Amino acid sequence: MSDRLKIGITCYPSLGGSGVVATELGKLLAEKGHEVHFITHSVPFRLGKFHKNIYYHEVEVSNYYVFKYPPYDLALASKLAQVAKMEQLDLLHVHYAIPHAVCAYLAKEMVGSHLKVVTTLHGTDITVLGQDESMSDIIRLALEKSDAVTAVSQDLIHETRQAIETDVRIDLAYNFVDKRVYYPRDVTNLRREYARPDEKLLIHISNFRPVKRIGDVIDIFAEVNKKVKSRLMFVGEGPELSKMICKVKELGLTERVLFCGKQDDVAQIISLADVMLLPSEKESFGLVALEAMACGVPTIGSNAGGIPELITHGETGYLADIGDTQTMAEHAIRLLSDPGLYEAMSKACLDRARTKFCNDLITIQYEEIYYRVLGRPMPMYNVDELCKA
Ligand code: GMT
Repeated sequence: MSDRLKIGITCYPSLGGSGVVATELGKLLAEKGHEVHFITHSVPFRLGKFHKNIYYHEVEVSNYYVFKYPPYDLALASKLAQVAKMEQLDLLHVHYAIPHAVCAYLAKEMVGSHLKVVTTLHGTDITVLGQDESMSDIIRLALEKSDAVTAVSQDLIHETRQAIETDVRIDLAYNFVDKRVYYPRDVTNLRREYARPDEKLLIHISNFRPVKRIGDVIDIFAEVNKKVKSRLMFVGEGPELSKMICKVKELGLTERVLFCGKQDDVAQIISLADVMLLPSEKESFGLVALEAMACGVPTIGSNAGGIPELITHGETGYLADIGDTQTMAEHAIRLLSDPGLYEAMSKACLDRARTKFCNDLITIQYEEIYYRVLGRPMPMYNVDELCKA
């Protein structure tokens, strides 16, 4: 039997870190020779150009007039089963419990128990939806019917145990970044367009939902700017955007704050910045802080959820309690005023991103899980060599 696996991947293709992680993982698995089938409602936004070993299957949802709500869940379950049979998939790897893990369970019922299901929990599927009594039973069923469940932080594993009241095995597989994409870019010329040489540049990237506490980002920046001449760049869009534009105006900071909207080349933009701000209310991991770390940019933010597993306080950034913008601002001022401290922290960021959250390492962790559920031996890789490369 070939080592090569046939893997179906489902995720939310058009937004958020879970879609990014699922898509990047699929690309890496395809590079390693596995056959990857994305089964989603639209082409994943990070998929980009044509890739060898990657196939795409669109989930079409019927809008028949009797339906008040188009049945995405059933359309997805049927498509998963259809693709699994047609392509003889070994397994489905679904990202985000609702509804993807439930759909994969239904597909497995249709196809047979040889089709394995791996579910990855990303955060709000547990920390928000899992708290909802109307959802927790179906999430528990989906997790217990999965052949393996993974979560992106220890904190999320703990949250899942509490919210869903299950003792199902949950493997830890941290988020990762592709080191060939996320590294400090030379942006000297571009930076002149955004900040003067004597100014510092702070950045926040998110989907502008209340959970990101973007008002806190502005409050931290306002304090920092009193002591260290700075500018703030926002990347992304979402429900809080117009409220935040008003807040910036009210504080008289319009000249110093730039709203860039959604951007594709995140590594390039992050490389422009000195500090990433991430003061979230909830964050199972905080992929954007890892992206910053891999570009040598320290994060200052809250100690919510899984962030402390990623950012080591005082080494690769600074963390404070949720809402404590004063302390976050003090940390930023100290860091931005001390070039020696900044250089050491930036270097620590690069080292940590490369050794702990290296794409090769995390891809192997997922492969180990795939081979385990399939009962097949894992091909041998030298992880240390891969991460050094
Ligand atoms: O934020 C969400 O609502 C969903 C999700 C997403 O699709 O972006 O974000 C979560 O998954 C990311 C990838 O694993 C994590 O890095 C984010 O921390 C996590 N968001 C939250 O927990 C709020």
